[in-house]
Amino acid sequence: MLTLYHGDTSTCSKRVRITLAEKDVEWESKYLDLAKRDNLDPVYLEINPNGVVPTIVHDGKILYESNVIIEYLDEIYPEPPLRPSNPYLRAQMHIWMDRIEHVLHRNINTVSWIKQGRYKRFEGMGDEELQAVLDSQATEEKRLLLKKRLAQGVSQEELEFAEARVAEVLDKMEDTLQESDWLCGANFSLADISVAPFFERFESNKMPSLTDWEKRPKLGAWWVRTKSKPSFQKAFSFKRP
Ligand SMILES: N[C@@H](CCC(=O)N[C@@H](CS)C(=O)NCC(=O)O)C(=O)O
Repeated sequence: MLTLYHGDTSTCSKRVRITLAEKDVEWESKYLDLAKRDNLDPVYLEINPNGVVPTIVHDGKILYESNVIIEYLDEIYPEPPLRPSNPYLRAQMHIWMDRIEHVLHRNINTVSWIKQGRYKRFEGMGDEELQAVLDSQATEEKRLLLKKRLAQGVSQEELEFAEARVAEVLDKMEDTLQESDWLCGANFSLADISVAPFFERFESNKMPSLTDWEKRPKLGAWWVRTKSKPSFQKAFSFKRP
């Protein structure tokens, strides 16, 4: 039995839903409403102390960190394989997944505060409510980051820095895709799955500099191939209950 705790629009949850759809595995859905801060509920924090989605429970065993989860899923449901068998390409896959999580995701988070209007969630809250939100953050790192953003926002310099880091990752993808259809060679892999949900976000949030396919044509073609996959469409069509 596999249970997935997830959010509908959460990019990290989508990684897991794509992988499960690739494997054609049945799973039980436990939907968390992030806007209502279900992820900070003490009962959920017992299974994911970071207070984020996704988390899976497989035969009673708990796992979080979406890139770790999708690799675990590829281990326990080997068909179709989503990791290259060639050791060098498999190492490249891990480098991509690390870059996607620690460079791309981290900096998109900064960009989204402004461009996606994340700050608006907190507008209209009084001091007490804001303090309660800060106190409820699952980790000290998240609490300090939110405190800083609420006090100072994101400066133009920080925004430009974050946008440049995101652009660097996209340029690297464009370079890599000159040589092959997918990020790690001839076959679709966990690296493609890990990054794909961000592209849907770039499109839906109308971020033209990140979806300028004339500037990055190979990436544009990769994106069309990726979003045409049935697993991708299934994962993205999940509707909140
Ligand atoms: N590195 C984590 C990141 C998880 C993460 O940041 N999840 C977001 C949704 S994509 C979340 O739960 N945000 C709610 C919050 O931070 O309060 C993973 O890959 O699972």
